[in-house]
This record gives sequence, C-alpha cells and structure tokens, in this order.
Amino acid sequence: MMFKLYKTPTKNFIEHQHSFYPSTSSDWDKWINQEDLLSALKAEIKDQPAMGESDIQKLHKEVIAPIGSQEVWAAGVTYLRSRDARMEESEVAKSAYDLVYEADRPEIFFKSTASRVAGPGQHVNIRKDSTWNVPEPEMTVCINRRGKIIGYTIGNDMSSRSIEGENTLYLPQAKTYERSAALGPCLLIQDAPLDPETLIELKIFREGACVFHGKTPWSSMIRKLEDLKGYLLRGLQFEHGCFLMTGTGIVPPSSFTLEEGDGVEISISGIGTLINPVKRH
Ligand code: DO4
Ligand code: MG
Repeated sequence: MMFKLYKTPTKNFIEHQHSFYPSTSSDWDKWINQEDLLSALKAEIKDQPAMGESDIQKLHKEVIAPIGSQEVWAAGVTYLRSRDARMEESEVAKSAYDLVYEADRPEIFFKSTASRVAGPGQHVNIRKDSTWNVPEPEMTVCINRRGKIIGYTIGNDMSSRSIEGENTLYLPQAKTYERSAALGPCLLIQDAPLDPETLIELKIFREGACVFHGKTPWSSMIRKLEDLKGYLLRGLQFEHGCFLMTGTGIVPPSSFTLEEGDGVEISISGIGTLINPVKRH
C-alpha cells in the first residue's frame, strides 16, 4: 500500500494509484502522527470521488513543503563521495571527516526549523558571505512522534563549502541559514521499506543549460537508516515528529559553485522531483 501526501496552505491531499483526493484533515501534525497512518489514509479515501484534472492542476501549483511543526535534522558523511569531497575541502579537518566516516557514531546536525524550509518552486538561498556553494540532494525520512519512520521525501541540504572548509567549527553557519533546506514535493507513505536501489539524481541548470548532472543509488549510503534514526533519538524527543536528511552521495566537482539564478532539480525514483531556483541572500 502506498500513498503520497501533499500540503497546500489551506488543505492536505492524498495521491493513491494516480488518483488525488482532498483530505478531511487540515492539521498536518495530527494527520501524520496518527497511530496507524496507512489504515487511516485508506479509510479517508474510501468511497470518496477522485479529484478532476483542473483541481489536480491547481493543487500542483499550490503545493508547499510537506512539513508542519517538525524540525529538520541531517546526517553527514554517509557516502564515500561526501567524505572525499570534505577531505579535499579542508586540510585541517581532513582527519575529522575520515574518522567520522568509519566511526560508530554518525555525524548528525540540526538543519532547519519548519518555517525556514523552502517548498517546491520556492527559492533556496546561498549566503552573501559565502563564495563556494552547492546543493546536497538527500533522501529524507519523516519520523513520527513515536520514533517510527513513516515516510520519505526529497531534501536539499544547501551548503556553503567555503565556510565549512575554513573551519569545521563553522559547520552550523555553513548549513543553517534562511532557506538552506528544501523539502518536497510530497511525503511518500508506504508499508514496504524503500527499495535500496532507489535512484537519487541531481541536475543544476544555468541559463537553460544543464551544467551539472549526477546520480547515485541510495544503496551507496554506508549507514543503516535505523542506526541514523537511533542516534538522533538517543538524546531527543520530538512531540510532532521530525525530518532527517540522510546525507549526500552527490557532490559537484570542486571547481563548481552555484550562482544566483541557477535552478536545482532533485529527483528520487518513486517520490518525484523537487525544483528550486537559487537566490543570494
Ligand atoms: O560535515 C559536513 C556535512 C556533511 C553533509 O551534509 C553530507 O554528507 O551530506
Ligand atoms: Mg548533507
């Protein structure tokens, strides 16, 4: 059983087997934290007529990030490519990245409050005081208030490599600022675990041309999802649940930096595509 949940400023929607239905619940936090979410979603759409084409088009124009009051956290250095890129970035921090890649305890950091998150089509920011910027396309899981992974979405962990590379202690400034995180376009809810061969893909567009294209199967991640979740929940409780970005396996070459006006397109098979224009803020 599989559903996709969409959020708009006024209503929530359910996609099931290519048909769309308005949800009777407008409270996102309560909705996603229901005890048996899959059965509840099934019951919600039972005997309901599916929406017509013009309402579906309208819904797609209004979709915002699939987040209510949840915090966004992120794991790092969970792929070899991420370790190698960070080791190139900073001579001083080289060994820290190497050690964390091998260590039992993963790198986990706070990424964003819900109100700072960009949704589909909304701009993400690069910082004015940063000279080297990249998007990080990340499989992102939604964990409910009881600590269960209930869904999957696409995350963009926008990062300043110049600030991070200057000193690892600047990581919070490299990672957390206005609109440094994007989520969407939907929250995928399914009973089966996600296929490890799920493909994560990043395209960056500049003046209409694709200037970077990379892809990785999710199976290249070296950490187990349950371990990442376990470390996050060791010291924290989330009364509304939370999101956890699981790290990037795609980093553009060191010569590349994002520019204002670029378009970032992240696709994850089975979930969809998240598109965000880039602004300097
Ligand atoms: O320590 C740097 C951040 C790592 C990260 O965000 C990633 O690997 O995705
Ligand atoms: Mg990241």
